[in-house]
Amino acid sequence: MSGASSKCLGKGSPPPGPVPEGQIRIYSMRFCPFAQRTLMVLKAKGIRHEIININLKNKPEWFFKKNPSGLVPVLEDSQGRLISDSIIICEYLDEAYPEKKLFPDDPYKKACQKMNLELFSKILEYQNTTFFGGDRISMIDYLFWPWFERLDVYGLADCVNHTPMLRIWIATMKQDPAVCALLIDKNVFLGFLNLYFQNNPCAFDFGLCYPAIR
Ligand SMILES: N[C@@H](CCC(=O)N[C@@H](CS)C(=O)NCC(=O)O)C(=O)O
Repeated sequence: MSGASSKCLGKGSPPPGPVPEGQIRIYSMRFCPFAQRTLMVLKAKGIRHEIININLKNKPEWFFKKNPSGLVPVLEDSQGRLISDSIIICEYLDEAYPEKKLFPDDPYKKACQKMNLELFSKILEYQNTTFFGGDRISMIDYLFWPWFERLDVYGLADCVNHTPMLRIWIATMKQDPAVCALLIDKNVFLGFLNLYFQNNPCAFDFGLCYPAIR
């Protein structure tokens, strides 16, 4: 039932049981950039977790109890506590599991990362650093990454041709273990988008090794 490659749950599916003691659960969708943020942060920090994928075109009734807005990602812990919104989840994880901090400890530097996240623009060129937060990978890089990964899928990879620092950042990010672990195959992504825009509820399971749903 759980795992990054688990089939998504839809309307009529039984609600999942409680989260096992000491474990964390993420309600996700395999192609969601917001969910990918939280999964990269979990991976980068080495936090054990399970994943339940949700069919966003045919949501299970019980999912609205996890998040009334019906959006993924949602984090649930073994005490049944729920957190939604990717940035809030990532910040929570960074504070609750401080062993490998991704946000800077300095509150001002942390505020700068959050401001830069708002700007989402030519920061690298301006700063002259490899990563958005400095010379090592940090939270802001993971929070930006899912959209850059999708440029190629949308045929927009050329748009970084004239920003050499951004091209170096993309190449460097592709070597990070947490990013690598969650890279989505371009053809699988295109297959998902094709079904998604046809309103096909099987879209979310595209590319999994399960028999097709009829
Ligand atoms: N601000 C939210 C956005 C999450 C979001 O838009 N998730 C999309 C999937 S990529 C979703 O759940 N869509 C379902 C819907 O719109 O009903 C976050 O950062 O977590």
